[in-house]
Amino acid sequence: MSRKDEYEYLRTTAEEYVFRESKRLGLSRRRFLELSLGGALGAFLLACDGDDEPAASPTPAATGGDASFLPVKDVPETLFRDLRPNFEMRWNAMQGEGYHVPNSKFFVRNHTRTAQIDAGSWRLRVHGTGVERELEVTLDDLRRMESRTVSRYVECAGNGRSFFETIGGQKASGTQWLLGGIGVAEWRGVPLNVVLQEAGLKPSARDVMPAGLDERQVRRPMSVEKALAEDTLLVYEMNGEPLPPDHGAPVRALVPGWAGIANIKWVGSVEVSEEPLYTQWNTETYVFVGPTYQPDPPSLGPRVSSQNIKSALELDWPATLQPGRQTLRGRAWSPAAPIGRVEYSIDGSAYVEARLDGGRNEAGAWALFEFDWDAPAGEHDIRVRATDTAGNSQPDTVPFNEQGYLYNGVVPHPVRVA
Ligand SMILES: Nc1nc2c(c(=O)[nH]1)N[C@H]1C(S)=C(S)[C@@H](COP(=O)(O)O)O[C@H]1N2
Ligand SMILES: [Mo]
Repeated sequence: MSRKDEYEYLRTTAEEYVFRESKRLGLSRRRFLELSLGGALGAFLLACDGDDEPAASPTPAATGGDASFLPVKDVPETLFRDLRPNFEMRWNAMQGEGYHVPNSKFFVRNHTRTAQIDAGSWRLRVHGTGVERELEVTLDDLRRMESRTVSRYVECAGNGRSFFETIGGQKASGTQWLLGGIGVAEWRGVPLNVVLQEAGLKPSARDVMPAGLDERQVRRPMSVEKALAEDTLLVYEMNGEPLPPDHGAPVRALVPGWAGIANIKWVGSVEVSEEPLYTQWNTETYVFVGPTYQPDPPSLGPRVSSQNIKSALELDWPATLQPGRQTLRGRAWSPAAPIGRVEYSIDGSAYVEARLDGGRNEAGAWALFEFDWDAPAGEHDIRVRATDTAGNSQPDTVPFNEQGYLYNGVVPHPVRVA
C-alpha cells in the first residue's frame, strides 16, 4: 500500500497527527485519545470552522427556495432531481449519450453556493513549508503550461445514500441521493505535479491541500504521492469547454478515485506542507460512524477513502416502460480497476451476464453495458451487479453509517411496464 492510496494516506496521517498533538499538549498518547473520544479536545481537533456535509445541505424548505442556492446553469426537472443546493443527475437523461456526461447534465454538489470568480483577476497561490518559493500564476500562465486530458468520474461520497433508508431501513443524515451523484467528463488541465515542481517541491514535502474560494473555503488534504500522480490535475476545461462556474471555474482539482470532496472547485490556493494537514473533512465528516464501526482517533470513525464499485441503469426511478422486447442500458464504475462483468436479475431470478459494449473501460471512469428484456406488463424490479477485474463486487447489503457514505449495495430498480 502506498500513500497514493487514500486509505493508506489517511491512516498514516492520523497516526502522526495523534503523536504530534499529544506531544504539543504535553499528554500521553493514550490520554490524548481518551480526551479526544470524550469530545473534550474538539477545539484542537477541528483545524477549521464550518459544519459538516449533512448539516450543510439545507432542505428546499430550509432554504425557502432561495434562488442564490441554485446553480448558475439551468437545472430543469427533466434532467435533475432538486436536492438544493445539490442537483442530482437523472439517469434516464443518459439514454443515447456517449461516454461523457454533457456539462448541461452533470450533477452539482455545493456545500454552499456556486462561487462566481472573475477569471481575469484570478490567481493561484502555491505556498507552504513544502515548497522552495511561493508561486502565483494566472489562468493564462496555466494555459501555457503542459496540459493533459483524461476521462474520469467525480462521484460524491454520499451517492446512493437514500438506500440506507429505503433498503436498509435506517435513514442516514445528509442529501438523499439515488445514484445520480456521479458523472464522467473529459477533463483538461495542468498536472498538479508540474505546478508543484515550478514552486520547487521539497523532498520533505508530504501533504498538499487545494482550498476553494467559495464561502466555506472547502479544502481537503492529499498526500504528495497522490498530488504527483499523472492524472491528478488542475482542470480548466470540461468536455472541451471552459470549466463552467458550477463545476469550479476557472480551475478545479481532479483527484481521480478519491472521495468526491477531494476534487476541490474554485481553487484559489494550494498549500504544500512538510507536516500533516488536518481538516474537519477528515475527522468529523467523511468518517464512518455506526454500530459496526469503532472510533478511529483523531477521527470519530474510520475515514472515508476511495469511492467504491457501483452500477446504474439509464432509467428514471421508478421507471415506466412499454411492454415487449427492448434493450436496457447502464453504466458501471470502479476506482480500482476496469469493469470485468455486469450481471442482472429480474424480479429476483438468477443473475445473467449483461453485455459490455466493448468501448472505453478504465479504472476511475466507467463501462457501458446492455441487455435485452422481453418486458411483461406489471410491476417489476431489476437488479444490476458489477464486478471489476480486481475482483471487487457490489454486495447485497451495506452496514449502516450515520452520515450515509459509500452505499454500493445492489438495489432493486422499480419498473412499471404498462
Ligand atoms: N470548493 C468546493 N469544492 C468542492 C465542493 C464544494 O462545496 N466546494 N464540493 C465537493 C463535493 S462534496 C463533490 S461530490 C464534488 C462535486 O463536483 P461537481 O459539483 O462538479 O459535480 O465537488 C467537491 N468540491
Ligand atoms: Mo461529495
